[in-house]
Formats: sequence, C-alpha cells, structure tokens
Amino acid sequence: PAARCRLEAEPSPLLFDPAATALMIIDMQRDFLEPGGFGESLGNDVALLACAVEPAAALLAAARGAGLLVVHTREGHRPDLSDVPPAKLARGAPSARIGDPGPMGRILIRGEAGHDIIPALQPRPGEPVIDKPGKGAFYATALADILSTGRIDTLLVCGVTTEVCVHTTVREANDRGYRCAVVADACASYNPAFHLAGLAMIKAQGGIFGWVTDSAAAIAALA
Ligand code: TIU
Repeated sequence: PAARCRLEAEPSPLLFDPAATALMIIDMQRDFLEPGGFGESLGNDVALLACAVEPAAALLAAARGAGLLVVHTREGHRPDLSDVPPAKLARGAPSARIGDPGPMGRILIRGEAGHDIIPALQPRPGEPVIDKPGKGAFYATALADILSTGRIDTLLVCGVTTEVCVHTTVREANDRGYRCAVVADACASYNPAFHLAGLAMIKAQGGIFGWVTDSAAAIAALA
C-alpha cells in the first residue's frame, strides 16, 4: 500500500501519497510579480503579490525534499501572437498590450525576460514547465498527459493570481478527478478581497472543488 501523509486542511484533512502528488506552481513570472510587465499593464500594484514568494519557495523546497513531482506553469503567447484570441488582446484597455515592447521585453511573450519565472522559484532540470495560453493550465497544454503519466491523483497548488489562474486551474483539475489542495499563503492576488473570497469558494459546501491549507501545514505533512 502507498505511504499516506496527512495534510491539515479545510474543510477536512486530506490523506495523500507523495508518490501520487504533484506541486503545481502557477505563473510566478516576472510579468505578474515585477513592475513593467503584463500585471502592471492591466493597472495592478504588483507589490501585492510579493507576499506569496517566501511561502512558495519554502513549499517548493519541501516538495523537492519529499520527491514530489513539481510542475511549473507560465502564461504567455507565441511571438507571432497567433495563439492570442482577439478578445484577450483587446480587453481591459491595458497601457501596454500583449506583444507590445516593455522594460522586460515584449509583454507576455514566450522567451522574453518578463515571461520567465522569478529567480526565487526557478525550475530545476527535470521539472516540467507548462507554457499555457489561457488562464487554466490544462487548456491547450500537455498537463493532463504529464499528470497521468506520473500517476498523479492529488495536486498541491500555489501561485498567482488566486482568483484567476489558480482558480481556473483548480476548477479544471477538479473536473478531471484530481484532489486539489490550495496553499493559501503561497497564493496572492492584486485584490486581497478576491484572494480571500477565492479561497472561501473552494472550501465551501464541504469542499465543493477542493481543499485549502497553508504552507506550514503542507511542509509539516511532507516532512
Ligand atoms: N496568472 C494569472 O492569474 N493571470 C492573470 O492575468 N491574472 C490576473 O489577475 N490578471
């Protein structure tokens, strides 16, 4: 029988097998966390996301130590913009649109400096990096294949932003049968009220599409 670990979470503890569990770190990119990128172009104060970095880094170290599959995601598009829906390109009247030049290169474009994951959370060789054009990590990516090849049934999820790409990914994963525990303090939003509401939605109704935990509980469970 598989080794079982116990994660303290809401609305209930979650038993998991580390060999069948992946840590998913969503979109911890310079484009969202640093000035001059996509997040700021949408009118956001990017400093609001900084609080997630240390908890996510501690969680990443614990996951690596426990031998979990670690999957990183990045939101972004092809340099020729052929995978950007016109509705996404036009929306929000951003100060700089996707593909426009900025201080970290072209906004939200693969291969540009701003598209890269922040230094504190750099992937290691062997850790899959999922480049996704949408908010969810399953849409138009190989994530489903990677998780099924790894015989994964449980996801620890963190990253930014709580109510956008983290939520969309957790909703997609839940419908695909994955048990998802969102690590609250390793997530952040440009809107703190949305962060709290987003977490509350996940665990309401008996855990309608997941569990909510924090980095201390997750690290303790992996120790
Ligand atoms: N990664 C992610 O959440 N993409 C976003 O566009 N989030 C915003 O909150 N804008």
